[in-house]
Amino acid sequence: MSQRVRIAVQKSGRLAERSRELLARAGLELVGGRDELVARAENLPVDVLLVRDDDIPGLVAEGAAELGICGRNVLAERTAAFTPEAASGVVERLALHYGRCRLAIALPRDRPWCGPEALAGLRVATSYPRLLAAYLARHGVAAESVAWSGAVEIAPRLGRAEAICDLVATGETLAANGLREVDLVLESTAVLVTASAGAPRETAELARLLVERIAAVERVRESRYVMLHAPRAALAEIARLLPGSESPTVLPLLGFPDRVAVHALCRETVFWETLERLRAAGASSVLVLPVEKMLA
Ligand code: PRT
Ligand code: ZN
Repeated sequence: MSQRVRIAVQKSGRLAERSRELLARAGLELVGGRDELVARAENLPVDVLLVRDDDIPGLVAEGAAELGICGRNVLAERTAAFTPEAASGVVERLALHYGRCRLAIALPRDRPWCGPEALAGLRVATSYPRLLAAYLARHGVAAESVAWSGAVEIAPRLGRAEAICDLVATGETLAANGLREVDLVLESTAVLVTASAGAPRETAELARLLVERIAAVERVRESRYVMLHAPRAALAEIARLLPGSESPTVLPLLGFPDRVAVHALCRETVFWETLERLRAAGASSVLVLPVEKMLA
């Protein structure tokens, strides 16, 4: 029996659903999972391991999974705890479009901030002790790190810390707890991780193909196929306005020698403003279509 490729993703939590969706868009027809530890792809020799996000870097570093999806924050914190050898065994291959957040320093609203040195001598509550330690060392500041798991934002109110180092997305949780964000420790998104040494021979080819497919799914997300009619004389201007497109296709229009049809693959977001500018430049019949798949 040929070896199956294993992809470790979060079982439940903020990244779970989108990770599963991404794998489905990359062509995996998954069955099972939900209450199990493994979901199997029906159409490819691939197993999706459903685990805690914190375990994902380790599973990939140990070779228990060829690929994984977790937050960059988790990858960085976990690998900082590994031996240098194990840490070098897992690498970020691709930043994904979801799970965006940042690890940040926050203080009670009335506490002054003049830079990282404001933390000197304070207690900082965090579930990211290694990333916090690296931040403090980077700035040459001596502060006490207070280990905290879950709901870090309540530590100052409980009198257990004067500052926190925690994940922030919208900032609402901080605001609701009378805290303000003062410094960035790490920008994060969900990331696709792989073993740095590459997968064993039997699984290497499929693992490589999956990375390529996931990258293609991510690339195509913002892409749109734009079709419009334009005065031949305005072609240069129209081409310039089409975001992220290379040499559009120009086609003749029957019965209109001065106008042409322009088709272009735009690799960046096509905003309404862009369409309005195109129209101002003489374009008409502007159509914007989603792109289902793209193999460059
Ligand atoms: O059970 P398991 O260990 O797998 O899950 P978990 O509880 O450790 O992780 P989970 O599901 O909460 O988050 C998974 C990943 O999502 C994180 O590691 C981040 O990479 C990413 N992510 C994105 C976030 C947020 N946004 C986020 N807002 N993780 C946590 N938060 C929390 C934050 O800790 C704070 O409590 O949301 C609150 C802040 O949100 P705002 O919007 O109020 O700022
Ligand atoms: Zn976790």
